[in-house]
Formats: sequence, structure tokens, C-alpha cells
Amino acid sequence: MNKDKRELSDVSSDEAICRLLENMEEDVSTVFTRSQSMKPCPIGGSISGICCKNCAMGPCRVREDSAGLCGATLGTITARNLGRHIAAGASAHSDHGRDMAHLLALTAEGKAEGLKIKDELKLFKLAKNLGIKSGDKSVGEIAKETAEKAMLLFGQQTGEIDLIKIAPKKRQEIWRKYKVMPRGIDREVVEMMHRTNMGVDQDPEHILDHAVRTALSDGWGGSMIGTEITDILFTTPVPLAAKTNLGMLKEDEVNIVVHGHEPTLSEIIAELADEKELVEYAKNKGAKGINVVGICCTANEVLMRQGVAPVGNFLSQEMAIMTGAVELMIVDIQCIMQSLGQLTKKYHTKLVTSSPKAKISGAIHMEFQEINGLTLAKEIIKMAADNFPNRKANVCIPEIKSDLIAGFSHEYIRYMLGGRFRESFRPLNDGIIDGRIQGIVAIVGCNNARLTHDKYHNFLTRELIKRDYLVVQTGCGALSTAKCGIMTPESMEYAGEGLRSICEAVGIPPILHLGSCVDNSRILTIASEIVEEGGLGEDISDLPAAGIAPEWMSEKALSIGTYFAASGVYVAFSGQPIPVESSEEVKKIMTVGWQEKYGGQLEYIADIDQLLSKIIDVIQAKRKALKIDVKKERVLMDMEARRALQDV
Ligand code: XCC
Ligand code: SF4
Repeated sequence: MNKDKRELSDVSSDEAICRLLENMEEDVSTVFTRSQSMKPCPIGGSISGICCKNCAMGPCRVREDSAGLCGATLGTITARNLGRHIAAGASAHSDHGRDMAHLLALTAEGKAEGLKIKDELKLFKLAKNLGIKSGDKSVGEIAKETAEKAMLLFGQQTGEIDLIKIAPKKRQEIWRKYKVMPRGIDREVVEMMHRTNMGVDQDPEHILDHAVRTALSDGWGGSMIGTEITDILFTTPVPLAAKTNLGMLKEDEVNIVVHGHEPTLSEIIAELADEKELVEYAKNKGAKGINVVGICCTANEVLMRQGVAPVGNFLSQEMAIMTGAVELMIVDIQCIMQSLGQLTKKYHTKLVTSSPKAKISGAIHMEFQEINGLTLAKEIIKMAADNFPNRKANVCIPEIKSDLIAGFSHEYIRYMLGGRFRESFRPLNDGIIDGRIQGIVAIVGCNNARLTHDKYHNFLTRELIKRDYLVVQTGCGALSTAKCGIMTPESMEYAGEGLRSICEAVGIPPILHLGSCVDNSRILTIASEIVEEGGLGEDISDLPAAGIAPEWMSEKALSIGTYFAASGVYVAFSGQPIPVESSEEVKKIMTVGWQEKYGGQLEYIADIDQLLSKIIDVIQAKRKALKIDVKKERVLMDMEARRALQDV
């Protein structure tokens, strides 16, 4: 990499990546080199949102004082563009959720090879939340009915999607009042596309209200279905220790990288990696064993349940190939760079696509169908082993890894706080009320090659735990923190005194890894349960909590940010601007406007220090409103004082 242009420490905070870039051959192209040779188009950057391509009289590029050929104003165009981004993001999570529901149905019928229902309790809970009466039905029958009901929510036309009832009553009333209650998941996405079609919805606030409804159908619908069913099929996570970073690739083993977002095939591959027959097969090819590792959210899924090592987050995908040690990378959906097709040609790595929805030219397509999971997984592992002898001499695995603890589901958080017999959020609420925990901050979302990789996630995490804010993480943000080594109980030494005392008592890290990006829905559940536990207001918007996506890049992040804001949470994005920055009108709707209606908002703050103080201010204001901002001193009373008190 041309070091004159950008110092390596500016490129990534991940030392493993810096080492690989330092030794990289001149002719290799990566997302980092491309980010130098190609600047972002300004219409997508600082003046984003101002271009409309929604009909063939355009594209129209407008300013505050001009309009498109049809008369569309800057506010309308910006709102329409954002609405479409949100629809795309919501559709990604939700289509994934739909596939999980379909998988549950086939599993219930015994048609999904290698799969069974692993968490019956969770199944009963989801069934109940979907309004299904268990009665004396068998587990299989309940599973089938649950899957069918979940699938119906996608095509539901009227009414309200069931899972929204998990939200606090007051929250539901707000959504009803402003007519943003999601009716059906697909329905809201389609309507978003319709409304933003040429000449339909032209009032920015009205367009954005529907964007809110679409995002809510993702968070409380598609994503939540995805998370719940993944837990049912592959178990609800409990804390486990693992290691992360590129140093987890093994020089003498067959390395298989699972990458993307869907857990199914990767869960099976990870489970099979220790199977005697396959290990023998690998040994016959000269390897000592089979090493399955992950990237992005597929990594998070198999990490949460099987402790599989994540070798990196979004910006690590090309780097893994460049070690020369990866026999096979299997990718499913979302966040997969097309460049992998070209890049793998320079190395011995085989790139395999497995989703019926995604092909990459240059990759081998081995399609996963629910009925062939086990057979396909074995085939893929053997193919990787067959490729081991083709490894070239110049393998370069950076010797960098760190420990982490992952696997915090909301069920486990309840359990660890309250104990087996009286699981509850009470101790957490009490910790927040007495100020040992100042608030809860979710630091989530992607990496972005336009920024120093991982830097902002790690900075914010450290600064917040230092000030007694409990940090919860998902997605690539979680992997950033894990790679920098602070996602362990030992890191409580960096936490403030109050937070540390809770971490010590319960035995948890001050940063909780909650899973993949669809698992942001766990945060919604946790927030609802904290409200229900009592003492911190009647609604999510009362909670001293906030959300940040400091290095966002995916449209999915816009959907997530929006459903959090619409659920009553203050949300800040940083790094690259969100695509509404040119329209004061739209910015005002998403801040002042949403605050008034939904009690939450979504805004972009470029400066990371400013963002940090804003988060703190917002949470402190909520503490003040709850009248828990002043620390109550414990008064030690002697007998006389007690008597005096009784006399009054
Ligand atoms: Fe993709 Fe989920 Fe973003 Fe990472 S964080 S870059 S979406 S893998 Ni969701
Ligand atoms: Fe231009 Fe209006 Fe067509 Fe958009 S819809 S391209 S603003 S004429």
C-alpha cells in the first residue's frame, strides 16, 4: 500500500490488517487502496440526497432554492431517497427473517437435513407472542404453526404485526396515534417504494412517517423473527469465551472462512469441523485438522452459539484471503465485497457462494437448500481440504489475536442478574437508579473504508465505560471492540467505579456482545423488559439509553437507526454523513419532529468528541427527568436519629 498517501495507522486500528497492508504486493487491489484512488462522489457524500433519479425526466439535482422538472423540492427528494434506503435495509433483514421462518417450518416437518429444534422454551415463548395456543400440541406442531404464523406477518395486509406487542403499552399508543404501526412487513417495504415513485407522496414529513413504519416492521418484525427463530434452531446464546483476529487462522490446518449473515449452513459447517471422518480426510491431505472461522455477522452468529473465532469484521474480508492461508471462503448474503471474486484468483482460495439469492462471478456456486444442509456442508469441507495441498509458500498470518466473551442474549442477562430462581432485570434497573450505571449505550453497525477502521467504535466504547455507561454491541462494532481486546471481564479495570462494581458482582464484562445485526432486535426486547421491570419510567423514551453507529455504511444501518429512533431512543451516526445532510427541512423532521412525536431522533454528528458529549448530555437529561440524577447519599442513622424520625 502506498504509505505516502495515508499512514497505515490512519487506515486501520487493527494491527493485523496494518501488517498485511504493509507487506502487500503492489498489484493487489483492496478496499483500502480503492478508497484512495476513488473519492466518494459528492452527491453521495456531503451533499448527499439531493439527486433524484426516480423518473426519466431527470436525474434532477436540486438545491434549497430550486426544484426538479416535476417540481419536487430538496426536502421531498431527500426524504424519498432516505425512505428508499430504509426500505432496502429493512428488506435485507426481513428477507433473512423470512428464510429463518421457512427453515423452522421445514425443520418442524423433519425436512431440513441436519437440523432440529434446540431451544423448545424459546419456541414456546415465540409461539405465545404470536398468539398461538400450545395446548397439548407436540413440539413439532407448535413449531410448524409458529413458523407459519411468522411467515404470515410478512404478507399481512391489515392490523398490527404481533411482535410489536412486546413494546411498552405507552409506546404502542404513540405508534397508533401517529399511524405508523406496521401492518405487515413486505407491505410496508412495497408501500415505501410506491410512495416514492414519481408523483406520489410529496410531503417530506409524511414520507418519513412511512419510512418509520417500514423500519419498525424490520426491528419489531423481520429482524426479531430472525433472531428468535435462530435461537430456537441453534440455541439461545449464553456467555462463552473465544478468540478473535487473523491470528486465529492456522498455518497447519484447513482454514474455512464463513462470511455473510445467514447462520444455517455455517452452523452446520462449524459443527462438522470436529467430526472424525472429516478430520481424517483433512489429515490425508496433509493438514492437522479443520479450522472454521468467520467474518461479519455470520461470524457473530456462530461465535455466539459455538464460540467459532471471528477473524475480523467487514473490512477484514479481503485481508483474510491475503494471508494466503484460507482454503475456502463460503459466503451467503449481505456485506460481501464483489472484489473477493478477483482477489481469490491471485491466491489458492476457493470462493463459494451458497445463497439462492446471491452469485458472484468467478465464485463456485453451491446452493444451500434447507433439505441439503448436511450433505452440502460435508462437500464444502472436503473441497476445502482438497485445496490444502495447493497452498502457496508465502503464507503470512499475522500473529495477532485477542480474547473475548460473547453470547449475551436478553434471556441470559435476566438470568445472570437475578439468578436461576428469580430471573429479573431488577438489579440492572437498581444499578441505573442508584447511578452505579449511568446509562446504557448501544454502539453498533459497520466499518467504513473512508474512516480509520475500528477507531471510532473503540474510542467511544472506552470513553463510555470509563464514565460508567454500560455498552452493548452487535455487528461489526462488537468485533472491533473484541479485536482491540477489551471485550473481557478483565477490561472492567477501564470501567468507572460504579460500573466496575456491578461487573465484579455479576462477573460480566462492561461491554456486552449481543450478536449480529439482526440481533439489534434483542436490544428492543431488553429495553422493553427494563421498562416493564419498573422504576425507570413508562416507556423506552424515558430510559437513560442511546444508540450510536459511528462507522456506518450499509443501508441496513439506516433502517436500524430509524427503528431505534422511532422506538424512543436518541441515535447518532458519525463518519460518513447520513444522506439527508443537505436538507435542513428533513434534518429538522428527523430531530425536532421525531423527538416530539416519537421521543427519539436520528442525527449525524461529524465530530466524535461532540458526539460523545451529546450522548452523555442526552442520557443525563433523561436521568434528570427521572429524578435519578443526584446521587442519594446513604445516611447512617444512630438510634436517636431513628427515634426522632419516628416521632415526626
Ligand atoms: Fe455488514 Fe452485519 Fe454493517 Fe458489519 S455491521 S458491515 S451491515 S456485517 Ni451490521
Ligand atoms: Fe426529476 Fe421529479 Fe423525475 Fe425526480 S421525479 S427525476 S425530481 S422530474
